[in-house]
Amino acid sequence: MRYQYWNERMETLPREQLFTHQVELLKWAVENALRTPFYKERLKKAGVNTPDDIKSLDDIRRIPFTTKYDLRDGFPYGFVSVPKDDIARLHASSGTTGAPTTIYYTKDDLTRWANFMARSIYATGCNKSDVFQNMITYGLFTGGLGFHAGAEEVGMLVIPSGAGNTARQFRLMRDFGTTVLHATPSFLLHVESKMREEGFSLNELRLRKAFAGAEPYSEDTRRRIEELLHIDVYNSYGLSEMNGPGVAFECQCKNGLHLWEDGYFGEIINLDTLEPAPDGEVGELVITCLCREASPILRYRTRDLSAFYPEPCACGRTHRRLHRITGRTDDMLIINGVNLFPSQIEEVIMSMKEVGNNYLIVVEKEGVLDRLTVKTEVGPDVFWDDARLLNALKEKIRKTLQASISINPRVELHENGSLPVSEGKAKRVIDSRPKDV
Ligand code: DLL
Repeated sequence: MRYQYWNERMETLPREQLFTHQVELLKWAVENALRTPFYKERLKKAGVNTPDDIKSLDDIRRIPFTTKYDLRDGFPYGFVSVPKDDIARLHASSGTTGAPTTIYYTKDDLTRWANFMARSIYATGCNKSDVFQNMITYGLFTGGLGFHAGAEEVGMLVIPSGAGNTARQFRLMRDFGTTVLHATPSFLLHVESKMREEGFSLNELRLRKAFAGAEPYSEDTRRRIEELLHIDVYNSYGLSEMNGPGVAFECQCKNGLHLWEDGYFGEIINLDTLEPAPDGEVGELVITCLCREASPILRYRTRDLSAFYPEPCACGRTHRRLHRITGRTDDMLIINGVNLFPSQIEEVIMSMKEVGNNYLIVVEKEGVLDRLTVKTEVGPDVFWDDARLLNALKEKIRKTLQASISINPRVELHENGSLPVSEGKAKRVIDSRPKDV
Protein backbone atom coordinates (compact mmCIF):
# COMPACT_ATOMS: atom_id res chain seq x y z
CA MET A 1 0.00 0.00 0.00
CA ARG A 2 1.20 3.54 -0.70
CA TYR A 3 0.81 5.76 2.34
CA GLN A 4 0.25 9.48 2.14
CA TYR A 5 1.64 11.98 4.66
CA TRP A 6 0.41 15.47 5.48
CA ASN A 7 3.86 16.51 6.73
CA GLU A 8 6.20 13.74 5.64
CA ARG A 9 9.34 15.14 7.23
CA MET A 10 7.74 15.51 10.66
CA GLU A 11 5.70 12.31 10.56
CA THR A 12 8.70 10.17 9.63
CA LEU A 13 11.37 12.07 11.59
CA PRO A 14 13.98 9.63 13.01
CA ARG A 15 13.30 9.25 16.72
CA GLU A 16 16.59 10.78 17.86
CA GLN A 17 15.71 13.97 15.99
CA LEU A 18 12.16 13.81 17.31
CA PHE A 19 13.53 13.71 20.88
CA THR A 20 15.68 16.79 20.26
CA HIS A 21 12.66 18.58 18.84
CA GLN A 22 10.54 17.53 21.83
CA VAL A 23 13.06 18.98 24.29
CA GLU A 24 12.78 22.36 22.55
CA LEU A 25 8.99 22.16 22.59
CA LEU A 26 8.96 21.13 26.24
CA LYS A 27 11.08 24.16 27.14
CA TRP A 28 8.59 26.35 25.30
CA ALA A 29 5.69 24.71 27.15
CA VAL A 30 7.44 25.28 30.50
CA GLU A 31 8.12 28.91 29.57
CA ASN A 32 4.39 29.38 28.88
CA ALA A 33 3.44 27.52 32.03
CA LEU A 34 5.65 29.73 34.20
CA ARG A 35 3.45 32.64 33.14
CA THR A 36 0.30 31.07 34.65
CA PRO A 37 -0.64 31.59 38.31
CA PHE A 38 -0.99 27.82 38.88
CA TYR A 39 2.31 26.62 37.43
CA LYS A 40 4.33 29.62 38.60
CA GLU A 41 3.86 28.29 42.11
CA ARG A 42 3.85 24.56 41.30
CA LEU A 43 6.99 24.60 39.15
CA LYS A 44 8.99 26.82 41.47
CA LYS A 45 8.23 24.43 44.34
CA ALA A 46 9.56 21.61 42.18
CA GLY A 47 12.76 23.55 41.49
CA VAL A 48 11.93 24.32 37.86
CA ASN A 49 12.48 28.07 37.74
CA THR A 50 13.30 28.66 34.09
CA PRO A 51 12.87 26.70 30.85
CA ASP A 52 16.63 26.06 30.93
CA ASP A 53 16.11 23.79 33.90
CA ILE A 54 14.80 21.33 31.29
CA LYS A 55 17.85 19.82 29.60
CA SER A 56 16.57 16.46 28.45
CA LEU A 57 13.28 14.62 28.18
CA ASP A 58 14.05 12.84 31.45
CA ASP A 59 13.75 16.20 33.19
CA ILE A 60 10.01 16.08 32.57
CA ARG A 61 9.84 13.84 35.62
CA ARG A 62 10.82 16.80 37.77
CA ILE A 63 7.44 18.31 36.91
CA PRO A 64 4.57 17.19 39.18
CA PHE A 65 1.43 15.68 37.61
CA THR A 66 -1.59 17.88 36.91
CA THR A 67 -5.03 16.45 37.66
CA LYS A 68 -8.61 17.27 36.76
CA TYR A 69 -8.99 18.66 40.31
CA ASP A 70 -6.13 21.10 39.74
CA LEU A 71 -7.84 22.34 36.58
CA ARG A 72 -11.12 22.78 38.43
CA ASP A 73 -9.44 24.67 41.26
CA GLY A 74 -7.84 26.93 38.67
CA PHE A 75 -11.16 27.72 37.00
CA PRO A 76 -11.59 30.05 35.17
CA TYR A 77 -8.21 31.76 34.52
CA GLY A 78 -5.64 30.00 36.69
CA PHE A 79 -4.11 28.22 33.70
CA VAL A 80 -3.95 31.10 31.24
CA SER A 81 -0.55 32.31 30.07
CA VAL A 82 -1.45 35.14 27.67
CA PRO A 83 -3.32 38.45 27.99
CA LYS A 84 -7.06 38.08 27.49
CA ASP A 85 -6.89 40.06 24.24
CA ASP A 86 -4.74 37.34 22.68
CA ILE A 87 -7.26 34.58 23.35
CA ALA A 88 -9.20 33.69 20.20
CA ARG A 89 -11.52 30.94 21.44
CA LEU A 90 -12.42 28.76 24.37
CA HIS A 91 -13.83 25.25 24.66
CA ALA A 92 -15.15 23.55 27.76
CA SER A 93 -15.66 19.95 28.73
CA SER A 94 -19.14 19.19 29.97
CA GLY A 95 -17.92 18.12 33.42
CA THR A 96 -20.68 16.13 35.06
CA THR A 97 -19.53 17.24 38.49
CA GLY A 98 -18.23 20.60 39.66
CA ALA A 99 -16.95 23.41 37.46
CA PRO A 100 -16.27 22.64 33.80
CA THR A 101 -12.72 22.52 32.52
CA THR A 102 -12.08 25.43 30.21
CA ILE A 103 -9.34 25.53 27.62
CA TYR A 104 -8.21 28.69 25.83
CA TYR A 105 -6.55 29.03 22.42
CA THR A 106 -4.66 31.83 20.71
CA LYS A 107 -5.02 32.15 16.95
CA ASP A 108 -1.72 30.29 16.51
CA ASP A 109 -2.93 27.55 18.86
CA LEU A 110 -5.98 27.07 16.64
CA THR A 111 -3.79 26.87 13.54
CA ARG A 112 -1.54 24.27 15.15
CA TRP A 113 -4.56 22.23 16.28
CA ALA A 114 -6.11 22.35 12.81
CA ASN A 115 -2.83 21.07 11.42
CA PHE A 116 -2.77 18.06 13.74
CA MET A 117 -6.37 17.38 12.77
CA ALA A 118 -5.54 17.64 9.06
CA ARG A 119 -2.58 15.30 9.55
CA SER A 120 -4.85 12.81 11.31
CA ILE A 121 -7.54 12.90 8.65
CA TYR A 122 -5.00 12.65 5.82
CA ALA A 123 -3.30 9.65 7.48
CA THR A 124 -6.50 7.65 6.92
CA GLY A 125 -6.26 8.12 3.15
CA CYS A 126 -8.79 10.96 2.82
CA ASN A 127 -8.15 13.88 0.53
CA LYS A 128 -9.72 16.98 -0.92
CA SER A 129 -12.06 15.06 -3.19
CA ASP A 130 -13.91 13.68 -0.14
CA VAL A 131 -17.24 14.96 1.13
CA PHE A 132 -17.13 15.02 4.91
CA GLN A 133 -20.24 14.91 7.09
CA ASN A 134 -19.44 15.94 10.65
CA MET A 135 -22.18 14.23 12.66
CA ILE A 136 -20.93 15.31 16.06
CA THR A 137 -21.87 18.10 18.46
CA TYR A 138 -20.62 21.58 17.62
CA GLY A 139 -20.27 24.23 20.32
CA LEU A 140 -18.27 24.03 23.52
CA PHE A 141 -17.49 20.36 22.82
CA THR A 142 -14.23 20.15 20.87
CA GLY A 143 -15.33 17.37 18.47
CA GLY A 144 -17.35 19.54 16.08
CA LEU A 145 -15.13 22.54 15.45
CA GLY A 146 -11.93 20.50 15.84
CA PHE A 147 -12.72 18.12 13.00
CA HIS A 148 -14.34 20.90 11.01
CA ALA A 149 -11.13 22.94 10.93
CA GLY A 150 -8.96 19.93 10.07
CA ALA A 151 -11.21 18.77 7.25
CA GLU A 152 -11.26 22.28 5.76
CA GLU A 153 -7.48 22.36 5.99
CA VAL A 154 -7.35 19.11 3.97
CA GLY A 155 -9.68 20.77 1.48
CA MET A 156 -12.62 18.38 1.87
CA LEU A 157 -16.14 19.57 1.25
CA VAL A 158 -17.41 19.89 4.82
CA ILE A 159 -21.05 19.37 5.79
CA PRO A 160 -21.40 20.70 9.35
CA SER A 161 -24.47 18.61 10.09
CA GLY A 162 -23.85 18.26 13.83
CA ALA A 163 -25.25 15.34 15.82
CA GLY A 164 -28.78 13.97 15.88
CA ASN A 165 -31.69 14.01 13.42
CA THR A 166 -30.94 10.79 11.55
CA ALA A 167 -33.53 11.42 8.81
CA ARG A 168 -31.81 14.67 7.85
CA GLN A 169 -28.39 13.00 8.08
CA PHE A 170 -29.47 10.39 5.46
CA ARG A 171 -30.78 13.06 3.13
CA LEU A 172 -27.54 15.00 3.40
CA MET A 173 -25.51 11.84 2.73
CA ARG A 174 -27.56 11.02 -0.34
CA ASP A 175 -27.98 14.52 -1.77
CA PHE A 176 -24.33 15.57 -1.45
CA GLY A 177 -22.62 12.21 -1.95
CA THR A 178 -21.00 12.06 1.49
CA THR A 179 -17.93 9.81 1.46
CA VAL A 180 -16.62 10.26 5.01
CA LEU A 181 -18.49 10.39 8.34
CA HIS A 182 -17.48 11.48 11.80
CA ALA A 183 -19.45 10.48 14.91
CA THR A 184 -19.22 8.62 18.17
CA PRO A 185 -19.22 4.84 17.54
CA SER A 186 -22.56 4.53 19.36
CA PHE A 187 -24.15 7.13 17.09
CA LEU A 188 -22.77 5.38 13.99
CA LEU A 189 -24.45 2.17 15.13
CA HIS A 190 -27.67 4.05 15.78
CA VAL A 191 -27.53 5.65 12.32
CA GLU A 192 -27.15 2.21 10.77
CA SER A 193 -30.15 0.81 12.70
CA LYS A 194 -32.29 3.77 11.68
CA MET A 195 -31.21 3.49 8.05
CA ARG A 196 -32.39 -0.08 7.96
CA GLU A 197 -35.60 0.77 9.76
CA GLU A 198 -36.43 3.54 7.32
CA GLY A 199 -35.51 1.51 4.29
CA PHE A 200 -32.49 3.54 3.18
CA SER A 201 -30.24 1.52 0.96
CA LEU A 202 -26.47 1.80 1.15
CA ASN A 203 -26.48 1.60 -2.65
CA GLU A 204 -27.87 5.13 -2.73
CA LEU A 205 -24.81 6.35 -0.82
CA ARG A 206 -21.10 6.76 -1.51
CA LEU A 207 -19.76 6.20 2.00
CA ARG A 208 -16.21 4.87 2.23
CA LYS A 209 -14.79 5.84 5.64
CA ALA A 210 -15.68 7.03 9.13
CA PHE A 211 -13.80 8.47 12.09
CA ALA A 212 -15.12 7.16 15.39
CA GLY A 213 -14.04 8.36 18.81
CA ALA A 214 -14.79 10.43 21.90
CA GLU A 215 -15.81 7.26 23.79
CA PRO A 216 -14.34 3.81 24.28
CA TYR A 217 -15.31 0.98 21.95
CA SER A 218 -14.04 -2.49 21.21
CA GLU A 219 -12.46 -3.97 18.12
CA ASP A 220 -15.68 -5.96 17.61
CA THR A 221 -17.73 -2.79 17.57
CA ARG A 222 -15.39 -1.33 14.95
CA ARG A 223 -15.77 -4.47 12.85
CA ARG A 224 -19.52 -4.39 13.25
CA ILE A 225 -19.77 -0.78 12.01
CA GLU A 226 -17.44 -1.58 9.11
CA GLU A 227 -19.46 -4.59 8.03
CA LEU A 228 -22.85 -2.94 8.42
CA LEU A 229 -21.96 0.27 6.60
CA HIS A 230 -19.35 -1.22 4.22
CA ILE A 231 -16.74 1.32 5.23
CA ASP A 232 -13.34 1.60 6.92
CA VAL A 233 -13.51 2.92 10.48
CA TYR A 234 -10.57 4.74 12.10
CA ASN A 235 -10.18 5.26 15.81
CA SER A 236 -9.72 8.86 16.87
CA TYR A 237 -8.59 9.88 20.36
CA GLY A 238 -8.35 13.19 22.10
CA LEU A 239 -9.49 15.19 25.09
CA SER A 240 -10.39 18.81 25.75
CA GLU A 241 -7.39 19.32 28.03
CA MET A 242 -5.14 18.47 25.05
CA ASN A 243 -7.06 20.70 22.55
CA GLY A 244 -9.68 18.06 21.70
CA PRO A 245 -9.53 15.42 18.94
CA GLY A 246 -6.33 14.97 16.92
CA VAL A 247 -4.08 13.84 19.79
CA ALA A 248 -3.75 10.25 18.53
CA PHE A 249 -5.25 8.73 15.40
CA GLU A 250 -5.12 5.52 13.45
CA CYS A 251 -3.37 5.42 10.09
CA GLN A 252 -4.40 3.10 7.25
CA CYS A 253 -2.82 0.14 9.05
CA LYS A 254 -5.59 0.42 11.69
CA ASN A 255 -3.40 -1.10 14.34
CA GLY A 256 -3.05 1.36 17.21
CA LEU A 257 -3.24 5.14 17.27
CA HIS A 258 -0.22 7.30 16.44
CA LEU A 259 0.32 9.80 19.22
CA TRP A 260 1.51 12.98 17.47
CA GLU A 261 4.68 13.35 19.48
CA ASP A 262 5.65 16.74 18.09
CA GLY A 263 2.50 18.11 19.74
CA TYR A 264 1.95 15.85 22.72
CA PHE A 265 4.45 14.14 25.02
CA GLY A 266 2.97 10.87 26.24
CA GLU A 267 3.84 8.68 29.21
CA ILE A 268 2.20 5.51 30.46
CA ILE A 269 2.47 5.21 34.22
CA ASN A 270 1.95 2.26 36.50
CA LEU A 271 -1.14 2.94 38.61
CA ASP A 272 0.42 1.75 41.86
CA THR A 273 3.87 3.26 41.65
CA LEU A 274 3.12 6.21 39.31
CA GLU A 275 6.46 5.35 37.67
CA PRO A 276 6.79 4.83 33.89
CA ALA A 277 5.38 1.47 32.76
CA PRO A 278 7.41 -0.64 30.31
CA ASP A 279 6.28 -0.59 26.66
CA GLY A 280 3.34 -2.87 26.08
CA GLU A 281 2.14 -2.72 29.69
CA VAL A 282 -1.24 -1.13 30.37
CA GLY A 283 -1.25 1.93 32.60
CA GLU A 284 -2.61 5.45 32.82
CA LEU A 285 -1.85 7.78 29.95
CA VAL A 286 -0.23 11.05 31.03
CA ILE A 287 0.13 13.77 28.42
CA THR A 288 1.97 17.09 28.22
CA CYS A 289 0.68 19.54 25.63
CA LEU A 290 3.60 20.76 23.50
CA CYS A 291 1.60 22.82 21.02
CA ARG A 292 -0.56 25.27 22.94
CA GLU A 293 0.43 28.64 24.29
CA ALA A 294 -2.74 30.02 25.90
CA SER A 295 -3.49 27.10 28.26
CA PRO A 296 -0.31 25.15 28.96
CA ILE A 297 -0.99 21.82 30.68
CA LEU A 298 1.91 19.66 31.81
CA ARG A 299 1.87 15.97 32.71
CA TYR A 300 -1.91 15.70 32.74
CA ARG A 301 -3.29 12.50 34.23
CA THR A 302 -5.93 11.58 31.66
CA ARG A 303 -7.30 8.58 33.65
CA ASP A 304 -7.42 6.75 30.32
CA LEU A 305 -5.92 3.26 30.25
CA SER A 306 -3.66 2.38 27.35
CA ALA A 307 -0.23 1.00 26.44
CA PHE A 308 2.46 1.87 23.92
CA TYR A 309 3.12 -0.46 21.01
CA PRO A 310 6.91 -0.51 20.87
CA GLU A 311 7.24 -1.85 17.29
CA PRO A 312 7.51 0.58 14.37
CA CYS A 313 4.39 0.89 12.21
CA ALA A 314 4.29 -0.39 8.64
CA CYS A 315 3.15 3.05 7.44
CA GLY A 316 6.61 4.50 8.09
CA ARG A 317 5.53 7.03 10.70
CA THR A 318 7.93 7.18 13.62
CA HIS A 319 5.42 8.50 16.16
CA ARG A 320 4.62 5.79 18.69
CA ARG A 321 1.25 4.06 18.67
CA LEU A 322 -1.16 3.75 21.57
CA HIS A 323 -3.37 0.73 22.13
CA ARG A 324 -7.06 1.61 21.85
CA ILE A 325 -8.25 2.99 25.19
CA THR A 326 -9.61 0.05 27.19
CA GLY A 327 -11.29 2.08 29.91
CA ARG A 328 -10.71 4.78 32.45
CA THR A 329 -9.21 4.45 35.89
CA ASP A 330 -12.50 5.82 37.22
CA ASP A 331 -14.96 3.65 35.26
CA MET A 332 -14.01 0.35 36.88
CA LEU A 333 -16.97 -1.28 38.60
CA ILE A 334 -16.52 -3.51 41.62
CA ILE A 335 -19.33 -6.07 41.69
CA ASN A 336 -19.35 -8.15 44.85
CA GLY A 337 -15.61 -7.69 44.99
CA VAL A 338 -14.88 -8.58 41.36
CA ASN A 339 -13.35 -5.81 39.23
CA LEU A 340 -15.08 -5.16 35.94
CA PHE A 341 -14.58 -2.65 33.15
CA PRO A 342 -17.64 -1.93 30.98
CA SER A 343 -15.45 -2.60 27.93
CA GLN A 344 -15.22 -6.29 28.94
CA ILE A 345 -18.97 -6.60 28.54
CA GLU A 346 -18.99 -4.74 25.23
CA GLU A 347 -16.28 -7.02 23.89
CA VAL A 348 -18.41 -10.10 24.55
CA ILE A 349 -21.79 -8.92 23.35
CA MET A 350 -20.69 -7.02 20.26
CA SER A 351 -19.08 -10.17 18.90
CA MET A 352 -22.47 -11.96 18.95
CA LYS A 353 -24.36 -11.61 15.70
CA GLU A 354 -27.81 -11.98 17.32
CA VAL A 355 -27.20 -8.97 19.57
CA GLY A 356 -28.33 -5.58 18.28
CA ASN A 357 -26.44 -2.29 18.20
CA ASN A 358 -27.27 -0.92 21.64
CA TYR A 359 -26.81 -2.06 25.23
CA LEU A 360 -26.92 -0.80 28.80
CA ILE A 361 -25.26 -2.01 32.02
CA VAL A 362 -27.21 -1.60 35.25
CA VAL A 363 -25.79 -2.18 38.73
CA GLU A 364 -28.06 -2.23 41.76
CA LYS A 365 -28.02 -3.30 45.36
CA GLU A 366 -30.20 -6.31 46.17
CA GLY A 367 -30.08 -6.88 49.91
CA VAL A 368 -26.41 -6.93 50.76
CA LEU A 369 -25.32 -8.03 47.31
CA ASP A 370 -24.59 -6.19 44.08
CA ARG A 371 -26.67 -7.21 41.11
CA LEU A 372 -25.44 -6.75 37.53
CA THR A 373 -27.98 -6.59 34.71
CA VAL A 374 -26.96 -6.40 31.08
CA LYS A 375 -29.72 -5.06 28.84
CA THR A 376 -29.14 -5.65 25.15
CA GLU A 377 -31.19 -5.05 22.07
CA VAL A 378 -31.66 -8.03 19.80
CA GLY A 379 -30.51 -7.84 16.19
CA PRO A 380 -32.99 -7.03 13.41
CA ASP A 381 -33.03 -10.66 12.22
CA VAL A 382 -34.16 -12.05 15.57
CA PHE A 383 -37.88 -12.74 15.58
CA TRP A 384 -39.27 -10.87 18.62
CA ASP A 385 -42.37 -13.06 19.01
CA ASP A 386 -40.56 -16.35 19.38
CA ALA A 387 -40.31 -16.75 23.17
CA ARG A 388 -38.37 -20.01 23.03
CA LEU A 389 -35.75 -18.59 20.78
CA LEU A 390 -35.44 -15.45 22.91
CA ASN A 391 -34.97 -17.51 26.07
CA ALA A 392 -32.28 -19.57 24.42
CA LEU A 393 -30.52 -16.41 23.27
CA LYS A 394 -30.73 -14.88 26.74
CA GLU A 395 -29.17 -17.99 28.22
CA LYS A 396 -26.41 -17.99 25.61
CA ILE A 397 -25.51 -14.36 26.35
CA ARG A 398 -25.58 -14.98 30.09
CA LYS A 399 -23.32 -18.02 29.86
CA THR A 400 -20.84 -16.35 27.51
CA LEU A 401 -20.65 -13.29 29.74
CA GLN A 402 -20.23 -15.33 32.87
CA ALA A 403 -17.38 -17.31 31.36
CA SER A 404 -15.63 -14.10 30.42
CA ILE A 405 -16.21 -11.78 33.40
CA SER A 406 -16.58 -14.29 36.26
CA ILE A 407 -19.82 -12.66 37.35
CA ASN A 408 -23.24 -14.15 36.77
CA PRO A 409 -25.28 -11.33 35.24
CA ARG A 410 -28.99 -11.03 34.71
CA VAL A 411 -29.64 -10.57 31.00
CA GLU A 412 -32.58 -8.63 29.62
CA LEU A 413 -33.42 -8.60 25.94
CA HIS A 414 -35.00 -5.54 24.38
CA GLU A 415 -36.57 -5.01 21.03
CA ASN A 416 -34.38 -3.53 18.30
CA GLY A 417 -34.22 0.27 18.63
CA SER A 418 -35.89 0.45 22.05
CA LEU A 419 -33.01 1.31 24.42
CA PRO A 420 -32.20 5.02 24.93
CA VAL A 421 -29.73 6.54 22.44
CA SER A 422 -27.44 9.48 22.98
CA GLU A 423 -26.39 11.74 20.13
CA GLY A 424 -23.04 12.37 21.79
CA LYS A 425 -21.15 10.14 24.18
CA ALA A 426 -23.18 7.08 25.10
CA LYS A 427 -24.12 6.55 28.73
CA ARG A 428 -23.56 2.80 29.08
CA VAL A 429 -23.62 2.33 32.84
CA ILE A 430 -26.28 3.10 35.41
CA ASP A 431 -24.97 2.39 38.88
CA SER A 432 -27.69 3.03 41.43
CA ARG A 433 -25.91 1.55 44.42
CA PRO A 434 -25.76 3.92 47.41
CA LYS A 435 -22.39 5.65 47.50
CA ASP A 436 -20.21 5.11 50.56
CA VAL A 437 -19.72 8.30 52.47
O1 DLL B 1 -14.05 13.58 23.54
C1 DLL B 1 -12.50 14.90 22.23
C2 DLL B 1 -12.82 14.11 21.03
C3 DLL B 1 -13.80 14.53 20.16
C4 DLL B 1 -12.11 12.95 20.72
C5 DLL B 1 -14.10 13.82 19.02
C6 DLL B 1 -12.37 12.20 19.58
C7 DLL B 1 -13.38 12.65 18.74
P1 DLL B 1 -13.59 15.18 26.01
O2 DLL B 1 -15.05 15.47 25.94
O3 DLL B 1 -12.76 16.06 26.88
O4 DLL B 1 -12.94 15.28 24.59
O5 DLL B 1 -13.45 13.68 26.48
C8 DLL B 1 -12.19 13.09 26.55
O6 DLL B 1 -13.13 10.90 26.11
O7 DLL B 1 -10.25 11.25 28.17
C9 DLL B 1 -11.43 9.49 26.93
O8 DLL B 1 -11.83 9.02 28.19
C10 DLL B 1 -12.63 9.57 25.99
N1 DLL B 1 -12.21 9.31 24.61
C11 DLL B 1 -11.97 10.18 23.61
N2 DLL B 1 -11.64 9.53 22.48
C12 DLL B 1 -11.64 8.21 22.76
C13 DLL B 1 -11.37 7.01 22.02
C14 DLL B 1 -13.26 14.50 23.50
N3 DLL B 1 -11.05 7.02 20.73
C15 DLL B 1 -12.32 11.66 27.02
N4 DLL B 1 -11.46 5.83 22.68
C16 DLL B 1 -11.00 10.95 27.02
C17 DLL B 1 -11.79 5.79 23.99
C18 DLL B 1 -12.00 8.07 24.13
N5 DLL B 1 -12.07 6.86 24.71
